[in-house]
Amino acid sequence: MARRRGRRVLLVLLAALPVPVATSTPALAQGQLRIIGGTGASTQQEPWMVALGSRSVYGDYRSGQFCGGTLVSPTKVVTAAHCLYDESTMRPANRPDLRVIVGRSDLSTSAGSEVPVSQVWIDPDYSMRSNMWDVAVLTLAVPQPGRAVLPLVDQGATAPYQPGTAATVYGWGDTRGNGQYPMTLHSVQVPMIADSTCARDYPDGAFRASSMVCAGDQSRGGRDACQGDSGGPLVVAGRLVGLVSWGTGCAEAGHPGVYTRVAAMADAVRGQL
Ligand code: 4AZ
Repeated sequence: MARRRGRRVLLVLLAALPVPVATSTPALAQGQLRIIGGTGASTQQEPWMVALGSRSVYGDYRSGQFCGGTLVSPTKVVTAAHCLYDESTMRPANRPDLRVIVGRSDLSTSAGSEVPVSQVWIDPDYSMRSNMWDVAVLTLAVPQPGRAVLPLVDQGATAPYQPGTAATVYGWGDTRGNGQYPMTLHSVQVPMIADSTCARDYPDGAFRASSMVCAGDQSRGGRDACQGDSGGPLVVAGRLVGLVSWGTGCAEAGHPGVYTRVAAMADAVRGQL
């Protein structure tokens, strides 16, 4: 269907509409399970997994969730820059009631808390047009000292990105690629994919290994992040190595998920902590 880069952010917005919206994603035809292909997860076991919500923009349904994020210090959350942009204006979105939802696996409940955001940092090199440098840091107005955090990967690390390395992605996004948004957190294990393979899957320079990395079942599909998972963590060996960023459809063979390569900007992010 439509241009992959144009479609992504729109679908992030659709992810939070109260009524499931048919998005005619090609991924549908293959009958995948779910995140896509995954199982239930919990903020009890993953206390650093947070949701971004805005009830004024997205409604009370599912706590206003529209993206994921990761608690990396008691006051800081790492997410994708595109989660904070408005596709229609191509500028940072104005959501005065932006909240970081902590300790709430089931978005239909009031478990945990909804923490206001006092500051937003967006990587100055982020480009909505190219999807490059898709990272942002939110500062929490109320510190979360008791909650476990997830450490960032080291700047320039290469070991976690070796093709075939098992990574896990978490989120409240579409579980089927057809607009079914779960109330509860899901996760799925996805292997890291070689940059050369991903560059073939996303030709014409759409994939840029300098700030992106791919993961998924490249040949069979069936396991992936999807709309609404954006900004959420890709984890290897207990470290934040990627952020859900973009892709063509969800869980399609030959179109793996594309993630922000955190090791490429870890020092810049640490400078914000
Ligand atoms: C999205 O729109 C989105 N299959 C997230 C992940 C992927 C595609 C789109 C990757 O939030």
